[in-house]
Amino acid sequence: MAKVKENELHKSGTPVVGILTGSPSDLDVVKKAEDTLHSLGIPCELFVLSAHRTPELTVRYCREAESRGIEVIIACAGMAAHLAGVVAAHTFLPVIGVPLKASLDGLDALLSTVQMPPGVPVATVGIDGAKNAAYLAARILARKFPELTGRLQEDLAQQQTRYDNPFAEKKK
Ligand code: RP5
Repeated sequence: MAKVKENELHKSGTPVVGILTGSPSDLDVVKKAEDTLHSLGIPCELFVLSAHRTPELTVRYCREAESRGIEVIIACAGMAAHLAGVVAAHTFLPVIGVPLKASLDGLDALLSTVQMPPGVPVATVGIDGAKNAAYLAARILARKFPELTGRLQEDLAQQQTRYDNPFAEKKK
C-alpha cells in the first residue's frame, strides 16, 4: 500500500495511526481513541494483539506498519502491560502507550508502560487515557499534515465553550 503523501491525509483514507490493544476486554476504553481520531478526520486502524498471547502477530504488525503508511502507533494494555514496550522494540515509529485499568487501579499498567529503558521510548499518557493518546498522535501528525493544526484548534475551541456558562452544565 502506498504511503500517504504530504497534505493527502483527507483524500487517501489510508490509515496513518495504528491502534493496538491487548485484549477484547479493553475495547470499550480503546475505542475512545478511534472515535477521537475519526472526529479529527484521521484515518486509523484498530487491532487486538497481545504481547503475551499473540507475540508473533504483534511483531509482524510492527515490522509491516511503516511500509503500509502507519506514522504513529497507539498501544494499549492493562495489568503487566508490555504491549507498548514490545511494539517500541520492533519499530522506529513513535509509540504512544495507554495504560489501562484492568487491575490495581491501573497502577501496574502505568508503571509497566512508562518505565522504558533509554533508547526505546514510549510516550505514556494517563491511565485509560485513550482520548489523549489520539490527541497526541494528532499533534505528531500535524507536523507532516498541517491541515490538522486547524482541526485541533477548532476542537479545543469547542471544548472551551463549556467555560462560557459553566453553571449550566448538568452532572453526569
Ligand atoms: C492485558 O491484560 C490486556 O490488555 C487486558 O487489559 C488485561 C486482561 O486481559 P483479559 O484477561 O481480559 O483478556 O494484556
